[in-house]
Amino acid sequence: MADYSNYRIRKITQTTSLRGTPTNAEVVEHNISLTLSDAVTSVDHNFTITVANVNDLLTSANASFTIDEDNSKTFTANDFNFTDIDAGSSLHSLVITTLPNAGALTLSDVNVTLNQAILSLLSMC
Ligand SMILES: [Ca+2]
Repeated sequence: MADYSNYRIRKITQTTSLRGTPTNAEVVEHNISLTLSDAVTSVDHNFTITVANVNDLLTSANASFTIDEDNSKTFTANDFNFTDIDAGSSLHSLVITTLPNAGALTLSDVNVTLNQAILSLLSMC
């Protein structure tokens, strides 16, 4: 029977399980100390859990831009409202999945094509 309020597990059976689901903020080494008991004697037990970092899914918020005719807009990574909880992550690439109905979206003055992967900045003319 588990007594979670006192962080004490009174009886462990084959179906008893200790479980935790660490988050990205808990990516470190955790030292766990236990006291094991047979109800008469006890012994200390220590173990370490190392939470390994995984690549969490990035997020992005949709946006809209207004561009005056006869002008262009140069997009930077900041225009894509990109966030990634993983330390050191940055926007690596993007894929154009819909092209503008009129005009051209260019990369280094060359029209981009549908589903083209882009590794750097782009400008719309
Ligand atoms: Ca990530």
